[in-house]
Amino acid sequence: MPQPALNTTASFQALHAHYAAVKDLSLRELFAAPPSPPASSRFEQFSLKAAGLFLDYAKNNVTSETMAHLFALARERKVETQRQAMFAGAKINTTEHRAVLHTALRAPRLPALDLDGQHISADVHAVLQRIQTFTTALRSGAWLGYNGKPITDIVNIGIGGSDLGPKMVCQALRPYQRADLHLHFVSNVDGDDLDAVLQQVDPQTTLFVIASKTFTTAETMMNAHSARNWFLQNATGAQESDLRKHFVAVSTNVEGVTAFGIDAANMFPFWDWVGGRYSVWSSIGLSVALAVGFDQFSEFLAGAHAMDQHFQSAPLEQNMPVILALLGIWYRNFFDYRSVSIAPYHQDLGNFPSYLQQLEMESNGKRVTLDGRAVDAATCPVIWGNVGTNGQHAYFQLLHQGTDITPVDFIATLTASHHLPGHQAALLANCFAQSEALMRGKHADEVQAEMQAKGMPPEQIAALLPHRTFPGNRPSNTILMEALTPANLGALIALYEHKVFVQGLIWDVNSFDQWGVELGKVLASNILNELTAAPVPQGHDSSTNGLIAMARTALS
Ligand code: G6Q
Repeated sequence: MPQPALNTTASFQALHAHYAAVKDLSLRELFAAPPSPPASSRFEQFSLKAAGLFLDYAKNNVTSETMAHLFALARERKVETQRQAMFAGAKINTTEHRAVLHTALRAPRLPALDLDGQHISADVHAVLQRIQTFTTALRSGAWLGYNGKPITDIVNIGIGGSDLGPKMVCQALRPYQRADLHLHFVSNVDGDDLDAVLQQVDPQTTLFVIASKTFTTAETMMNAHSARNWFLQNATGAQESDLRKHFVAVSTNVEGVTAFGIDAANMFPFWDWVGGRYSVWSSIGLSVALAVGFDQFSEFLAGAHAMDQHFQSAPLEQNMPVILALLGIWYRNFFDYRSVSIAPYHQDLGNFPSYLQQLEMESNGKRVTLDGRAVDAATCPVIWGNVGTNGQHAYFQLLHQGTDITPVDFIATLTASHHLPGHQAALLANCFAQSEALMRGKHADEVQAEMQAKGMPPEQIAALLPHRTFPGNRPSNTILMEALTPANLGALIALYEHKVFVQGLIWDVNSFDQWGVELGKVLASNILNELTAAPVPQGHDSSTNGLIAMARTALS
């Protein structure tokens, strides 16, 4: 059943009317207003816990009425039934006619989850068993390189969803890694990426994990072939048959893997119902399991599963992913805020903003509805960010005083994994101070009083006042967890996955295809031929023809 156009729905129209009534209420005013009983504060009213995470959403431009309207919108867009449909394996990725079952990858053995006659859960757990056997063998030193040495370096070659997830998770779980097993990630077709890694590793003690769902992605294939050639040229005395000790594959394409020369026994499969950006829970997570061990990988899956259970069963009003999604809808579709900044106050979450960039923008960067009509409202905002406190010394200027308002998600852990005294308190102080400053701002009368107290002359005060005034009223969420454990990290990622899903339902887009990314995969191959083949191509516009001509000269 196609959804009606978003703008025509009763709840969206009610939200428009409500927006007109509340848009000028500032966050300061909202904090000054009495909370709705039984809550004793705005903080208590607009915060909740789930799966090891705590979300404070009090610093948002919402009243309880706003939230009620947003929950009505979610109900009108059938979030509850669609949520069940996803978990049950309905083919909700309609343009590719596929189920969306990344949740099954992190679920315990389910008695019956069949898809086209396949027992999904049994398949998932059989592959997990193989991952466990392999990671245990490698980490214990039972799996040896071709000349009997244990593996010291693992190079994950993949791109997009076959890179961003494992890379982000390995970095986030850095304290769980062993000092004698080094992880490297190569994604870019730019040879500098692979070259930099090959210069650091020894072919006798290196394992390459070729991670590609399709096993046809040009960048990954080129890097994989170059790594293979490098191994055969540099591993003293190694034969082709020794490749099996140093190359394993993660893929859905057994023919492609074997054609490359990797033994099917060294291939860890997954399935077409796992989208690339949702695949870190599948055997694409092999590098994670190798880095932190299978037990911690299982904890990571369990944390995500705990968030799945919360998402699946909590009423919308107490549902963390739903709340996060609806706040995003409120800002994108009513306030017209066009980007969201992600600010993890944790150095090991340094890759989390770029991970979310793919998750959100590849999923919901869409302009047509499921049945092919133009979406009648704005969809995914731009997602960007970096770790705090570094961002504070750079682009936070724009967050505080720029002309655009950018909602921020602050993410922090209460405790640290290091033992350096003072650092964690300083980090958290910065995090909380930033969200407070964005919310409160510093108004002209406050700035003036401050400068007067310092004895500044009136003309200097007048000149500086507009520059030193902060409008405030800039919203943020704060997500806290006790520590960056594998389970909490799993829950955090699943939180955002479900947020993206709910927003996709509201906008009525397919969050699980990526035709724009597919386009990129074919475009370059045409020009690649033209860069080397005679005669000089003339079929493009003059700009593209000119650039190709310059490159042909340089490459010849
Ligand atoms: C993810 C995308 C994309 C994909 C890469 C790699 O959702 O589809 O980022 O993961 O293009 O694809 P392969 O894993 O097939 O190499």
